[in-house]
Amino acid sequence: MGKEIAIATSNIHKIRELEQVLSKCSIRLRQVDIPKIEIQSEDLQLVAINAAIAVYNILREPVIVEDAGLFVEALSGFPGSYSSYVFKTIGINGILRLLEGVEDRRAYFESVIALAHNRGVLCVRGRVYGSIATEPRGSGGFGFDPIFVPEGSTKTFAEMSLEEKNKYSHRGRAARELCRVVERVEIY
Ligand code: ITT
Repeated sequence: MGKEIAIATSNIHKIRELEQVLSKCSIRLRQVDIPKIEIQSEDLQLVAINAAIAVYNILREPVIVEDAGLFVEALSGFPGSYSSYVFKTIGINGILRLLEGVEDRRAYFESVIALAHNRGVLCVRGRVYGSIATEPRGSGGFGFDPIFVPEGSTKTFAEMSLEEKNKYSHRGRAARELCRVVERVEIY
């Protein structure tokens, strides 16, 4: 049986990564093509919850929105909730240039999954600490994966398989938490 939940995203990589974890707790995802309304906020949770409610109000069935970002310590958390825009504009090389000669390479990724459902909204998050490599490595994944090395590994996310990335990643962690929560909550 299991549960089918809609997901509003334009990012197919996110769906694949989430599916690998969520299939283990019998959640199937169905991509819906509804443009997300993204409010401007530094808080990923606010962005995700607002977007999930807006999509739910159109769809009227349980729907997931995931919002993620890369937070670089030496840049006071930039690009954070603006990661999507920064990736499209200055990109990986822009981040590397900003960190040229900077010794403190610490950074973390955060993922917030908001599930708007028939009885309310629930929200889970996952975080992974790591560091920014000095040059891009690997061809897997998406976004800033070629320059992020999670704690406990020497590989960048882009050098890992999807399964390996999920073991470490913000999204994998948030998805595992979602599995735990959804088992206890009635969403229809
Ligand atoms: P949707 O909003 O349509 O879901 P998006 O790709 O724009 O897709 P976000 O708004 O969550 O998603 O943007 C987050 C950006 O942060 C994304 O474009 C990537 O550049 C980066 N990012 C998020 N998660 C990442 C990951 O696991 N690996 C690498 N980069 C990631």
